[in-house]
Amino acid sequence: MPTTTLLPFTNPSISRKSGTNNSVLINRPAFRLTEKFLLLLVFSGFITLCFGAIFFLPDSSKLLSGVFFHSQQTSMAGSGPKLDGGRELESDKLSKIREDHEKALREAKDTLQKLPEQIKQDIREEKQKVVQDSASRKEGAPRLPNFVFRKPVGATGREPSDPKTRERQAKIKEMMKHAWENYKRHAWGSNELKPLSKQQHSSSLFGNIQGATIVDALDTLFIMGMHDEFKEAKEWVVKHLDFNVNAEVSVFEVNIRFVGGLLSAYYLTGEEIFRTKAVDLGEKLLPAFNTPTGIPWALLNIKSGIGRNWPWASGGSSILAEFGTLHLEFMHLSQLSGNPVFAEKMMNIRKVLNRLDKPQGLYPNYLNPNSGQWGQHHVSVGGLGDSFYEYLLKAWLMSDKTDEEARKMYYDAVQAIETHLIRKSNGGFKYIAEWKGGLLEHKMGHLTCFAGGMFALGADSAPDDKSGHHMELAAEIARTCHESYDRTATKLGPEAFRFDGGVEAIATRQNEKYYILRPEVIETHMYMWRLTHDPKYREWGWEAVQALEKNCRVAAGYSGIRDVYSSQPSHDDVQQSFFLAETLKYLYLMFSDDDVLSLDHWVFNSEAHPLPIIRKSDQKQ
Ligand code: DMJ
Repeated sequence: MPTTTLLPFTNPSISRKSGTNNSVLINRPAFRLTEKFLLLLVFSGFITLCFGAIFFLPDSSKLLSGVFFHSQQTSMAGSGPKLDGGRELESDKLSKIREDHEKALREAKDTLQKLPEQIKQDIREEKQKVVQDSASRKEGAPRLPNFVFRKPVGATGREPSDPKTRERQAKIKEMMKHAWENYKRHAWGSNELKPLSKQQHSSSLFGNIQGATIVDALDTLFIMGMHDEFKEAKEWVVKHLDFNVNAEVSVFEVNIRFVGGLLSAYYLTGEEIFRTKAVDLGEKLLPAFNTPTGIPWALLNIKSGIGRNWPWASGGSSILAEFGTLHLEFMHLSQLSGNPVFAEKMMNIRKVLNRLDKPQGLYPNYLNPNSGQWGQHHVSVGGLGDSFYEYLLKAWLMSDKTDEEARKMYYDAVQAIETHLIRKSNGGFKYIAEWKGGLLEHKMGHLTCFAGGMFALGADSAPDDKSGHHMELAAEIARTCHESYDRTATKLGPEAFRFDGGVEAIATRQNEKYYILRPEVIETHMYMWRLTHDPKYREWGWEAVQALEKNCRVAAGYSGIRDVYSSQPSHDDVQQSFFLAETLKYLYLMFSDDDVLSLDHWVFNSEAHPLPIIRKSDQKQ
């Protein structure tokens, strides 16, 4: 029977069977002769098993012959002697069954003998493959297809020819060295560094998985040409990176940092260890999807496979930005492992989302994985919502613009965001507010600032001649976010800033004044530079470099600060792993030529790990 599967790109193992072109629809043809015969074999194996059960399982013969029922009835009635009659009946039936069974076996053997040579050969090969597959699984190796590693396009580049840019790029590399060396000296193997205490910093997000900074930094070390450091990081991965731990982890964080970091390291280098580790970890995350709807839990014990949601999340809901930020990595896991299960989980999330009504076309931040219904109607392009939108756009781009469903979802969502969330302040700054059940909170998070880069990246494919409009929107958001930096004493931006009570782009609450080395504003400047070449974006990036050096650099690394409005801010004593993965990488790319990790060939995951666009020609394989 023909089946139709909807996928954003075709996995090699699927498309080989489908024989389709680059279309997103895969039509499976009718069964081939070999497949038919295999089905016949399976079926006859099943019959054999049933007969085997009759002969060898203690009481199964009674079940089939009806004697069990009969003898129970009689013994319940208290008349024992009738049992003998039952045994006679049993023995007659058994010899008849045995005879039929032997006949069926003889016939199957005959059919086998008469098969054409080609089919016999196919069956032998099929058998051989099954044996090999199970042998490799026994050795703990993931199921890998004949994936051909392609040399990455523009993973590293020449030094920029312009001396000023070259100098700035070198400075950023020096910052990476400072961050890396100190992590190595004081916190090697742990997740993060406490640069003031000179100790390790552990975060509950990764349970007791170790080495977040190492895995997050791999690709940055590689593209910066820090070969010795990359080598020592790789050696640590080979010897110590261990996912066989009893750990409750954040599925989202582990995915974007560990799976994403390992995938990028694989695509940049072709080193098998990174692919094996990424697939191994991906498989460990799969039990998170064991919910009635397939919307994954936020937290998962990767040993027991038991999942749950954050206790604070609206009535046991999963979070949009968490379950919506798995798609890019999981598509690549299917591509690299030959196992479609990862892609299937993603397409199921899409299905659930597309079945739901969206209030005003907006996606609430909370979705209950048991009922499949929205939780609280809070909408945000910042925390809890942000990277869901990012991944819709990037799913479209990463599929070489074949994933039409993602394209539509992204541009429809942006339309609703523009109508209901984007406002202009009296001073002329466009900002993206938060939506609480229809009421606007005129606050924009630092996290929300990534959206400038997203709008710019999506401008090119915007429908209805709206490319220019998306680009303008991107530029306005970049300007607003830069303003949030410019209005502080440190020239670094707060965690959230407001547009109410007479203020514009300023944090008014003490608990929103901190800066934890986040990348989003710099990320937007990087995209704006690459896509417009307006020099002001490089200047804004450079201002951020100077501000980081002045306020966040300490003797043993880089630290977040508690109040961006204080000229002598105190430090929070954490060097976040995303500082090495994202902040420094985006700065480096801003001061590199455009062909270093070109946007024509790569998409960055939410942790700035580059993943190659899967070309239509590879989707067809
Ligand atoms: C990063 O871990 C990722 O960018 C994530 O998507 C959101 N926040 C942090 C950095 O701010």
